[in-house]
Amino acid sequence: MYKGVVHRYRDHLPVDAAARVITLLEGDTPLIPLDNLRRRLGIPARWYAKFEGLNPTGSSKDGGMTMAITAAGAAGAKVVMCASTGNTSASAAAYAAQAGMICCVLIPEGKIALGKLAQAMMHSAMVLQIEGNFDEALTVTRQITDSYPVTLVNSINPFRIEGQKTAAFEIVDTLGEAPDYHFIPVGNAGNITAYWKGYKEYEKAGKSTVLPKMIGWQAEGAAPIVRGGRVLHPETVATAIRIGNPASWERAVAARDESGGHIGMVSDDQMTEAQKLLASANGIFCEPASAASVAGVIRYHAEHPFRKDEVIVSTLTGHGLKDPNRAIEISPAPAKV
Ligand code: AN7
Repeated sequence: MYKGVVHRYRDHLPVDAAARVITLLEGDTPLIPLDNLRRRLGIPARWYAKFEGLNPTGSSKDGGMTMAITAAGAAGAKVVMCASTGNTSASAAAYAAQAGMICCVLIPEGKIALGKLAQAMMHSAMVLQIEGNFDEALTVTRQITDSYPVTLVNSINPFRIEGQKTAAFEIVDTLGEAPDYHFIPVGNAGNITAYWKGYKEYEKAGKSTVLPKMIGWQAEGAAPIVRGGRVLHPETVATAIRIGNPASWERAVAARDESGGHIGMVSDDQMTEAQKLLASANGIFCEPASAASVAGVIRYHAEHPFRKDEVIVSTLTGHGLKDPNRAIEISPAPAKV
């Protein structure tokens, strides 16, 4: 029986042998061929979606959270806390519930998608909202967790990165080799950091012979890495990546540069278009921020056309049901009959 990413990749993870593993059987997410989309767009390469929206709480955060909560529990933590644009709070709340811990989440008021808020509330987290953005919420969270016996479970917690790197292992194990290109949305920049760490470790372990170019995408209104400076008032419909000062900024730049990759930006319209195209052409419903890694392929292909023998993976970080309001907003209204 499948037992989750900590069990599956224990040899590559810093887990205490005596630790009680907190898992919701995250991971083992599918790598779905995007053949319809590929043909529609005239992209000759093999193109796959790593659909992380199929995790237990519907986002890629679960792969990291099983590690963070397991490590917190092993260290005797009773209370965990995070700042969040939504998905981290949903995941932290669920894993804390499984562990019997108290979870406190700090969110930007009015700026998190409905499904994510519902999750944090249902899992009985203490939900606090601030009149401010994610970056401000993270600053406050760091101050609180520095001063009180509360464990921070944002991706600056190294166990989060350790857990999320297993998604790269899964891709290599499925394909038998690393892809040529890995496309991924960039918000707080934990995930691009984690994938790059995973790919490098697996290559070193002899599981793959190549390393992918890491191609990250920010939203135009929240693109500090692309613009080369903090964005004080980030704005985008992709609320998950409405972040102006990513905590793992340097590590994202290192992933880009070491891999010979690229970090670019896509507009809200391009993400929306990609989200709709993926849903209608390929039957996959991802959330707006996740569509950045599809919009990114379309943009990249326009400037550097992919070849037939190349392999592309786009991580779809969250499920479309996270943000039903946005989906209804961008779709034609049901006909009255
Ligand atoms: C769907 O939940 O930052 O670059 O607080 O939810 O690793 O931050 C979420 C981020 C991409 C960006 N796609 O990942 C949070 C949070 C989705 C996300 C990202 C997020 P990172």
